[in-house]
Formats: sequence, C-alpha cells, structure tokens
Amino acid sequence: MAGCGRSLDSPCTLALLVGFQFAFVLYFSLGGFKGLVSVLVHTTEPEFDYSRPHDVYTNLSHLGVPPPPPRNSGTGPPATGPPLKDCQIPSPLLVGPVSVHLSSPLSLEEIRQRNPLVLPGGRYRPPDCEPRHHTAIVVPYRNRQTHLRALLYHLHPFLQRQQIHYSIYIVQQWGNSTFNRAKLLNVGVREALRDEDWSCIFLHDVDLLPENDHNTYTCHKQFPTHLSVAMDKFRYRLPYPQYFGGVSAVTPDQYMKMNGFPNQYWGWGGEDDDIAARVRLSGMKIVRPPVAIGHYKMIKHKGDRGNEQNPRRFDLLKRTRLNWRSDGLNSLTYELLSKELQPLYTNLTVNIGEDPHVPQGKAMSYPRRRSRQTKNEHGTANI
Ligand code: BGN
Repeated sequence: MAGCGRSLDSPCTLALLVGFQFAFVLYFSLGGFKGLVSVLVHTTEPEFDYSRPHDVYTNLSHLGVPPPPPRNSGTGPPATGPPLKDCQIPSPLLVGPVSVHLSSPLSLEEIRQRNPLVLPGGRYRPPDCEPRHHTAIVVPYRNRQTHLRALLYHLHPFLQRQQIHYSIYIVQQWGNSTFNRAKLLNVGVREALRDEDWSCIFLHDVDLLPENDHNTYTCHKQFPTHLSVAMDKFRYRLPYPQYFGGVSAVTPDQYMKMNGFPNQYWGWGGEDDDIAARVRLSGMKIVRPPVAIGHYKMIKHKGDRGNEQNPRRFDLLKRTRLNWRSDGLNSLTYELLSKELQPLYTNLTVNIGEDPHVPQGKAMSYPRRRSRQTKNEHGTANI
C-alpha cells in the first residue's frame, strides 16, 4: 500500500495511534468494561432518577372506591356485587423513587388520619380490585418508638400503591433479656399464619425504609427473596454477596423447607447469615431485585442496649450445617402475652425466654409474672 511504510512517522502508524486513542476515550467515556457491555449487549437493568423523588403519599387519593352494592329486594340473603376484577400488574399507581423522612415522624394518630383505608391491625385490601398478593410484614421490635412511627408513616402508603392485601405485625420482645431477632421472626411468622393464609411473609427491620415502590412486597414462587440489596449504609450495594439482612421475604412453603430461622442467636449479628445458609442447605437459592430498585434508607441510631454484638455468632455459624434441622421452627417455644389490633399494626408481645449464656447475676431484671408457661409452635402450653 502506498504510504504505509515501516517507519514510526508513516501515515499508517499515525492513523493506528489516533484510532487507539479514540477507542480508549470511547471506552472510558462509556464507563469502562461495564458501560461497554451495556451498550453492546442491551441490558434490561431499569433506570430511576433518585434525585427527584416523589412524596410517599403521592397517588393515595386515587386508591379506588368499591363499586356500589346492587340494590337488595328486601327478602333473602344480602346481595353481593359482581366479583372484583384482578388488580393490574404492575399497579398503575406506582411512582418509582419516593422521598424518605427520617426525622420527627408524625404521631400515630396523625399517621392513621393520613391512611383512612387501613383497618385495625394495620390491615389493608384494595377496595376496587382483587389483590393477587397476600403479604404479612413481620417486624421484630423493642423500644424503638420513633423508628416504628417512621416505618408506619412510610410503609402504609407505599404498600397501598402496590395494590396488595397486607398486614403489619410488630413482634415485641417482652422483658430486658438480650434481643433475639430471628426468634422473634419465627414467632411473627407462626402467629401471622394463624390469622390468615398469607402467600408471602416479609421479614423487615424496623429502621429500613424502601425508596422505590417498584420494589414490590411480594414473594418469588420458588426461592426466598432478599430485597434490601442497596442500602445507603452500604453505599447502595451489597456489603457481601451472601448478605441476607435487612428486608427479606419467604413463602410459607419456603419457610417450612428451611425449618424457619435459628432460635439461638441472642444479640446482634450472624442470624441473617445463618438464615442465608439455611436457604442453601435446604436446596434453595436467594433471588434479588435489581440494585436500581432495591434502594433502602436506614434510620441512623446508636447501638441498642440489650442488643450488643453476640460473641458466640462465629461458633454458631460454624455449626449451622449440623443444627439447622433441629433448631428452628420445630424447636420454637414462646409465650404470647398479648395480641392487640392497633389502628396501624398488630401488636404481638411475646416472652421468648432468656439468653442462656448471660450469667444469672448479669441478666437485666424481668418484671415478675405469675405465669411461666410457654407455648410451643402449635400454640399449646409448655410448662
Ligand atoms: C455481618 C453480620 C451480619 C450483619 C452484616 C451487616 C456477622 C457474622 C460474622 C461471621 N454477620 O458481618 O449479621 O447483618 O454484617 O451489618 O457478624
């Protein structure tokens, strides 16, 4: 070829150099390897603009009203209207990113007024369509009033826009013994399933608020779901690949298959890793929504008294493989002290016993109670 000699200043070499330079600039301006792949292979990762979130109460006034019941002739059983149409998927009321108010939440009464369609016990069912999903949200709890109000203020409108049938259960650990998140979750699942045939159960920390209503509070048919995949605390990505903490969801079948959750994790840490291990050991895997959807904000707080790091968690985790079949739903004992239908949630107060590893003298004192019975998983009394 004329002009393409071997010397460095030949037009061909120069053209090659310019070409390479151009390719480099293009590569980095497209966001490196990831960007290049997403341009070449069309990815379906959704995109949301979190810089302009909607108010979490947006569209709530559009929640349908039930069709009027047909006129009754006067005699015979009361007339029932035609069956409702199935709710649309996805719900037409969704707005995407929503703003999160972390400080000074409204009072419970003010939150109730803003959610007039929520029934006692924190229950809701779309009035104008037949919901396809029936979800119980179980929240382990003790002494976090401000967090609870922030959660209820946020979650009620968020879930109503998703047009699902849901109820919020707050499982409150009674007494001052070390907190036990996983055991409270077991109790919550058990008690929620006594109420209704929920198709999906959410395991929800009280201090996590979802930022995108496309993150639907529904279950995957086959596998447990981890929803809080992008928390602000972890700079909107998973802290480690097996992470299963924060907000997750199981169907009753999945829950039974993994023998529920461990009862022996007293204090902070490790119980979520144990649950993740149970998922795998029982032959399932964890599924997740895209990172762009699974955004959550965590309400900041100092360490909890009574929920100090559990020094035994490393040893417990080493034994999950041996223990998961014998410690869980099938070994659960507790005493249900009360169940109240509050306007915005069902309040379960429960005695789950005490951390056996805290020396007696050091255990924080329990208020005295007459009855020391506990209930096993069938709800019958164990003395
Ligand atoms: C992990 C904790 C989890 C916790 C995440 C995020 C443990 C066990 C160590 C072997 N696991 O380190 O429980 O949810 O951090 O904070 O401590």
